[in-house]
Amino acid sequence: MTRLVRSPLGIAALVAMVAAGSWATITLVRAVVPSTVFELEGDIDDDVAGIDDWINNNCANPDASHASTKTGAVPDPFGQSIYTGGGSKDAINIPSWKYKNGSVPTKDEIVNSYAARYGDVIVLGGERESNDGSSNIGAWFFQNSIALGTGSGGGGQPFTGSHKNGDILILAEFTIGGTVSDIRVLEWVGNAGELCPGNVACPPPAGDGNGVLADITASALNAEGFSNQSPVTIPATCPEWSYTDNHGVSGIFGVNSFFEVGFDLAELNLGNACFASFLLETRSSHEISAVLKDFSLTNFEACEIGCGKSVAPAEVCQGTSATYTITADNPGGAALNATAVDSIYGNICMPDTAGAACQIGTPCPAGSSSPFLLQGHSSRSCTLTVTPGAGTYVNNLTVSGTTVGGGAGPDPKVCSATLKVNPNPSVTIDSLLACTYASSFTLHSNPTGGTPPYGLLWNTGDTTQNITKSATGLYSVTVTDAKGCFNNAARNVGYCSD
Ligand SMILES: [Ca+2]
Ligand SMILES: [Ca+2]
Ligand SMILES: [Ca+2]
Repeated sequence: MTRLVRSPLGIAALVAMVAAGSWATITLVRAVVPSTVFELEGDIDDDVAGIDDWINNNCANPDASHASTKTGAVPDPFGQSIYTGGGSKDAINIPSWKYKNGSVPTKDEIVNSYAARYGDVIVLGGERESNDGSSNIGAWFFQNSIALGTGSGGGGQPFTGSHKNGDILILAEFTIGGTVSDIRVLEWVGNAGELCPGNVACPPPAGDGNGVLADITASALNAEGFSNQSPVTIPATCPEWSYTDNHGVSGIFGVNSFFEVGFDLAELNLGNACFASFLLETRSSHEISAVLKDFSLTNFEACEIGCGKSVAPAEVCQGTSATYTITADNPGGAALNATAVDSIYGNICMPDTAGAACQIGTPCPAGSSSPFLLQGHSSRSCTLTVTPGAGTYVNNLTVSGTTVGGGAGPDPKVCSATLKVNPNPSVTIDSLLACTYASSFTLHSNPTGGTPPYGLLWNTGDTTQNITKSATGLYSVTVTDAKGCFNNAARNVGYCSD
């Protein structure tokens, strides 16, 4: 049987805060119990209609995940990517971490890791190769993108990337024959002078956190964690998810080999923060200072904002309009308040109607907005039609965003489009009137400007620069330059005036 444990340490700490009269320090949020949006109970099967379990996220069949972000089952092959060196500690920043290929005791060998996001609820899980003894796991959610470096160095290979204040570390302890006995939630606060998500002061660091980790377990009232109390079998219809234990048995997680944890970012004051990377690790103990063992690192949310800018046509003649299409894109799961600023046309007001004309102005005209809401996994675009004078226009569009509800957003993105407006040529016809009778006269055209060479076309059908005619009447010529831009001139001949 499984047993539900909701962060007993957190509840105890909250009771202590209340007893100490510290209510004012608690931000009241509408907390979500993670198991109401994801099946957290110690198995992977989809038992409740409309609520996902891991087979919905990790298997193509059934492909019915409701997650805004999911990693799928990320394999961590035996003998790869383990921590090494004394700087590889949770309370030391990532540039000091080192890894190597190697193995750890089977009870600490991660086989697969996975995580998913449902609104502000994050769930994570994994399996270890054996259940021979208790195990401690840690799960990092990093706002910056963290990856494995390739440079060699003393004592192992480096990681790339660095902490941002507000990164989350969940510690969970699995004891023999038990479920998750304790969940501890910590927040990185070690970047001096940097605010936490929501642009608020970070919580104070914990005494045992090396001055860089704050213990926010007291806020994590609804955090839940479970391990499996009976064997769990991966369905045969799910080849994407493979598991073999230390005895060579495949497809079945022995008791206490699988674990799953869920927590609500909103009650941690981190709602709508975006986490680019997820790392699951095994640890020597529940202490912050524990020796770190195996890990599995993968991308989580795409904490990026994207921009797109194009213009059609990209080259026009003077006096002809061209239309820019301006796009802001949010590939991540967290909603953003976005702005788009054009280096020539200024602040872009995004229309409420998709694809409608961009508006410009401060404040924005009715029916448009800036900043504008950019939901996760969505994009918004508008069009801007312009008719500028001759010249080459390279304009940059800068799209930036902050997370809804506060918090530093992703790095701004700049994209550009180039519009070339070619000058039109001009043409005159030399004055040559036929008032004085002559049997013939010559009209001489003078094309200038634009982009030579020129093509000429008279209304007589002639294409030469000069034409010699005898009949009076209206003569006109059209000059077309190398860019297809044109102009024309006309003369009346025989009336002693133009
Ligand atoms: Ca489950
Ligand atoms: Ca289930
Ligand atoms: Ca590993």
